[in-house]
Amino acid sequence: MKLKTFLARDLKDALSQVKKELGPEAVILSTQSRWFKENQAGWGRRPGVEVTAAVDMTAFPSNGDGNGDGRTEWLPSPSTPVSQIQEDLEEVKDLLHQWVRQSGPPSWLMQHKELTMFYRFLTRSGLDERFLQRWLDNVQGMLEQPGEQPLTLKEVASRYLMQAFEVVDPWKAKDGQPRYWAFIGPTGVGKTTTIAKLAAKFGIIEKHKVGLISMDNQRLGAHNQLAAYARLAGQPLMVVHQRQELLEAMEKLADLDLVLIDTAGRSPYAPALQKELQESLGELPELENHLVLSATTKESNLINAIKRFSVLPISSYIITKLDETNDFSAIFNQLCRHRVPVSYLTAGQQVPEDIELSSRRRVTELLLRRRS
Ligand SMILES: Nc1nc2c(ncn2[C@@H]2O[C@H](COP(=O)(O)OP(=O)(O)OP(=O)(O)O)[C@@H](O)[C@H]2O)c(=O)[nH]1
Ligand SMILES: [Mg+2]
Repeated sequence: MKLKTFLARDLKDALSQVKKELGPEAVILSTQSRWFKENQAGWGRRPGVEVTAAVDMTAFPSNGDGNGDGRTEWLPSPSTPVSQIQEDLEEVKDLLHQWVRQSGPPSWLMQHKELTMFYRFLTRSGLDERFLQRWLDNVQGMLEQPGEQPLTLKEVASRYLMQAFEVVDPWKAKDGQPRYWAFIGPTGVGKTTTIAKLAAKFGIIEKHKVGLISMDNQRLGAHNQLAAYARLAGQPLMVVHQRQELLEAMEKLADLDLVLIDTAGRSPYAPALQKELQESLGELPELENHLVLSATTKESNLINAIKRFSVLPISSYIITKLDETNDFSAIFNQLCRHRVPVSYLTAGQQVPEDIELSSRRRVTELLLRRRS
């Protein structure tokens, strides 16, 4: 048997090297993602792949001319036990899956069955490739240099996940001062409903002084939705149309503990969005902008929404509609990429029940819930 390891920029490149050097009968034994130095000075790293392949010269009996071209004549020897053939087939199937996914678990990980299964789940769940590589590096580091307290495999697997994003309690983040929270985001993501939930939580349940401002001039009757909640809760509501009126309303409500500001939902693709956001809410340091995002949004739209709305400084992300999907990977990727903390999570239409403060444990659970 001839065995060789190939390093290449991507799998396609590696496979063509394998074919060229070992021929079409070569079998891929393992594929692993690798990081290579970009240049000789060692600056920068780029992703690549390491492929180990083998070719068994004896599997193809010679046709007598010494070139061994009897490719169609291979059969397991009659003495090979069926269980061995099944085992071999399972191995080939596993290798094929790895090949299709382009990067299988590295060999050091495969020594830990539970971690390998966890890695396989992560690779299937739509997480960013670079994140997966960092997870691998982190797990390898923990296994090679265990701390003073031995960790369980579950802790090793989830520790990096739990540290990869930020969470915040915006109430505590600004203790003792009036809080002005503006809720911005695409249309229909649940901004007004989230405000109603928070107004009930802080005003009715926790007995803080809460006021509401509606800046939603986009939809006909948009104020009525908030006015109905304000009436029920006995909280003041001010309707404003432009920036100057907003400043005056904020001034009038300055003795309250919390002022919740509802804004019009806008398409992240609207050309004038960023200019409008700047003109209405820009340069107001006392304002905390909370970007409301629905967990049901496709990742490419999520990326664009975050990019466009982030023309304003964003204090936190609020993730809604968690009850409408079990795929949290798109949101998780963005939380890790931007490191903007997540504050509240909502999972239903009930006011005020269906809202909770985020925590590292809860966000990680949301990512892993498809596993069970
Ligand atoms: N399933 C589910 N529905 C929700 C959740 N949050 C809000 N909704 C529903 O989503 C719909 C839109 O909610 P709104 O609060 O009006 O959304 P909005 O962002 O204010 O919408 P615009 O002001 O039009 O941009 C309503 O039917 C809400 O009941 C949630 O967490 N889960
Ligand atoms: Mg609304």
